[in-house]
Amino acid sequence: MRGQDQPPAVPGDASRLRIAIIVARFNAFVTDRLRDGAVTALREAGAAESAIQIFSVPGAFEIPQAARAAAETGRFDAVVCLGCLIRGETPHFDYIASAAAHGITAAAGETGVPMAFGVLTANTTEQAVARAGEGADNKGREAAAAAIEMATLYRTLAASESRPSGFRV
Ligand code: INI
Repeated sequence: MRGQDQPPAVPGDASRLRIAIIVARFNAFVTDRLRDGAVTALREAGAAESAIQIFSVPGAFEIPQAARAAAETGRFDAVVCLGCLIRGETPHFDYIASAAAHGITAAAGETGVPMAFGVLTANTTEQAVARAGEGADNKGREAAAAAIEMATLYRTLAASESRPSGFRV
């Protein structure tokens, strides 16, 4: 029985999925919480402990590189990308945010492994912390749920490719 302050159950079944989590250390006071939210969501959806692998990278800029490398091993059904950018006074934020978003999109497209975007882009520390709490608003949790859904969709599509043409479920 869930208490009223518990987040909603993560939809989907992760019991047969292998998931890589790439987490940036920059702004670790936020990204550690995103990681915890993602791991909790995966466990709730039935992922085996041994099927969740966590890889740490320096900052959001490095996330796409690690996500691509993880996908290219062929050992993962999806990659959860977690980072936190907090806007400063220079355009640095915009360059890194853009590189992370475009890099992850390209890595997912080019490897064929779904990747969830759990990289916060916040104007203030307060905004970032508010999206990394223990409840349903945790963006790591949200990214993990998206990864489960996409990995399951890819499996369904791969299975349907081998069915006779015209067969529909
Ligand atoms: N990396 C982040 O993940 N978040 C930030 O807010 C950030 N800022 O503000 O600079 C940041 N910079 C580091 C960057 O991601 C790279 O690690 C660094 O440039 C080395 O390549």
